[in-house]
Amino acid sequence: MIQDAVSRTIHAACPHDCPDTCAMRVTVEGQRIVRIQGDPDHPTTHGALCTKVSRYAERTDHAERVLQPLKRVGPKGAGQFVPVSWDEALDDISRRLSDIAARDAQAILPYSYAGTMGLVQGESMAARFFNKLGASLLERTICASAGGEALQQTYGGKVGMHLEQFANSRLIVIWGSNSIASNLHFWTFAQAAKRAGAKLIAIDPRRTETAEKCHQHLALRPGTDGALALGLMHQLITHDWLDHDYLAQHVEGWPALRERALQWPPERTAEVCGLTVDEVCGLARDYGTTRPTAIRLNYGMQRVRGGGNAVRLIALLPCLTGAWREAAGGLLLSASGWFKPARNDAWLQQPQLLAGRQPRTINMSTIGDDLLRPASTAFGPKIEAVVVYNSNPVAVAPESRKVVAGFQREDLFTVVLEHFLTDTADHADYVLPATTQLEHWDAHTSYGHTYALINEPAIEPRGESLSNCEIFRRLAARMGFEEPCFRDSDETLARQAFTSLVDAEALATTGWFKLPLPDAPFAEGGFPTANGKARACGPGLELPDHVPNHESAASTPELAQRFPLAMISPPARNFLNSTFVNVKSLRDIESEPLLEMHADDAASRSLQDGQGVRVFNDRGEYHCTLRVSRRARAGVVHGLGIWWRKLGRNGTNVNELTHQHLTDLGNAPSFYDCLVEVAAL
Ligand SMILES: Nc1nc2c(c(=O)[nH]1)N[C@H]1C(S)=C(S)[C@@H](COP(=O)(O)OP(=O)(O)OC[C@H]3O[C@@H](n4cnc5c(=O)[nH]c(N)nc54)[C@H](O)[C@@H]3O)O[C@H]1N2
Ligand SMILES: Nc1nc2c(c(=O)[nH]1)N[C@H]1C(S)=C(S)[C@@H](COP(=O)(O)OP(=O)(O)OC[C@H]3O[C@@H](n4cnc5c(=O)[nH]c(N)nc54)[C@H](O)[C@@H]3O)O[C@H]1N2
Ligand code: SF4
Ligand SMILES: [Mo]
Repeated sequence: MIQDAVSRTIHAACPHDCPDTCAMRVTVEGQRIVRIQGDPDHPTTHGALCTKVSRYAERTDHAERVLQPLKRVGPKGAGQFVPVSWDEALDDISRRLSDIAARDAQAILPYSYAGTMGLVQGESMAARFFNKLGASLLERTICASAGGEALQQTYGGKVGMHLEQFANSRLIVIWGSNSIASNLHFWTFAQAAKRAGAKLIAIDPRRTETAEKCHQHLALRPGTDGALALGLMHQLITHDWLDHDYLAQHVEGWPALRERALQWPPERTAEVCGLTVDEVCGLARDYGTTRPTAIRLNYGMQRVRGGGNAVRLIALLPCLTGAWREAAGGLLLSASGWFKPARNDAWLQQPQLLAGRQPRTINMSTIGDDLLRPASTAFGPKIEAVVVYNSNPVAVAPESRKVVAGFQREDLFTVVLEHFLTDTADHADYVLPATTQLEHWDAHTSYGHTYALINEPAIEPRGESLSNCEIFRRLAARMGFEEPCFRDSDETLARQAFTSLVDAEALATTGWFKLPLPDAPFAEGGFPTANGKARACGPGLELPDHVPNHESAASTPELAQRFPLAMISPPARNFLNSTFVNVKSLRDIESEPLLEMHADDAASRSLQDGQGVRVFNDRGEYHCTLRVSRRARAGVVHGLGIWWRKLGRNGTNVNELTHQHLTDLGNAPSFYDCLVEVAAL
């Protein structure tokens, strides 16, 4: 029981899917949240939270929060529920799941992502539960697996520069990242570098708020980053801006990559990327002649068919110039691999509970197709039950029409653990009220920095809400799972989430602990590959190449004639994926669902700024408001994400238009590889 002391401040961590993973301090009086602030002592948080999370109390104490278990009474998807007791809900759910499991547990699918990034309320008790059950496994690809696989192939893991080191760089290439919106604390370091004289260059089809504040912005066509990287290599080679010694000692497959890059002179590169020759050559000169140079890559640019190959090529750039030799040089896409030896994953998830069974794997990015698939030898049993936690697939998964049709199946049993009645929760048979970060224990790693963090609960669970772990613990008990691991408490899980690499005492006293890592991790090679080298190609690894989009004038000319505009759908600054869309003060800033379009594209369609438009292709139609904008380049439109469907103009969002074709590596969705046409409503 949390003491009703006068005023207390506890250590917390921001749980959201954001590379910054801020250290927070939460001040409460009794059960009242008085203040949520960034930890001023934490070296990357700097005492500052973003607008979204500064208003976390507004989310936790939101009038529409689900605080009791709810049972469906209306038709599927109508969002009509009545409150029921926990006993009634859990008895019925465990009975339904047991019945299905008695036939084939693989017909049950857990569906989760990063609503919370916590090791505890993410995949700990939940994983134990589904492992014991023998449910289908979920391939968690919806965000980062193309780039993740590319880093794995190139560096041997998701590893990169220290965030803090960007402050000392002389050139920072912000590549496919709207840092001010999605990686604010990196931007603070980039600003420090800028003040010290560094040059900042943004590579992004959209003139984002970040691109505007850089010295230079290269607005390439979506999905052409691999070509740009090859074009840069061509210039690095022909001008001999190479670190020959680094290449010889620490890079595998350089001679073959060199041959391929020489096929990408600036004219060809510029043509494919939709840039000028001067832009390509200027970027190469800056990159080749400045020390130290750093690349901040983000996941936006890998949401296209060739996203994996593009990340492989970009990740090799600092190996060509030897940028890795300095602490303020190199690249950061993800730091999450540094935590591998620090996480007690096997203990948290207990894969041995599978007891030799090897359930099939379902890719979360093709949930639309998979929910509609009949049983077959190749697929296995039809999906009969879905248990959703930490995710909102009806809003965020591609090709919504199919996702919705799947979740509307009368014969599908759906349980959703949630804070709110999201588009997905509306389709549930049971909605179970989950706690927020202020009400539960957790332990956090980060994908943007190298600090482990602890999250202590600040208040008692609101209403009848329970933590994800407690819900799975109670279900496990009802289903007769007797292993002692099903009785580990949330606090035990949080305190034992890390190995001895993380100093538990530091975690308890300051709330965070920086992993002991060298400042310049690859100054002398030592990549976490088998031979310690960065890999361009070699046994079992083909050379990377530019892979054109699934949908483009070059690859699908007939389609491009009917749907000539390339649509990307990057995050809106005041939402986090589909989280916070229901927080009114944040929604008011984003105003309404928008499509940004270049003035020439608007003029050729006789469209005016501010008018209602329909954005469409063969998959569906999305209605929103047109914004004629300098942010858009000709031929590319931006459908800012990710609105709740039910708050949209015609009950849809951008994912009505996206498809389920996967990326070249990592089986990820290609959200930003999508052709559309736009017309007046
Ligand atoms: N405020 C806010 N912060 C967020 C999120 C959010 O929704 N809102 N989402 C979080 C999540 S889930 C993630 S994964 C991370 C990272 O999330 P990302 O999706 O990487 O987010 P951004 O930094 O906005 O980077 C996307 C940028 O890539 C650009 N882009 C799109 N296509 C291309 C392309 O083909 N090439 C290049 N070079 N650029 C392209 C977009 O215009 C956009 O500016 O951010 C997290 N932070
Ligand atoms: N068109 C388009 N689609 C995209 C993207 C895009 O850029 N464009 N981005 C993609 C990316 S990068 C990602 S990561 C995915 C994001 O997809 P998701 O991971 O599904 O992210 P959210 O939409 O934020 O939904 C998370 C849900 O988890 C809930 N939640 C939070 N904490 C808890 C908790 O402790 N317990 C429980 N039970 N629930 C909790 C929140 O209330 C929220 O509804 O979307 C992808 N979809
Ligand atoms: S969403 Fe990102 S920037 Fe905002 S508080 Fe959380 S970790 Fe920090
Ligand atoms: Mo993501």
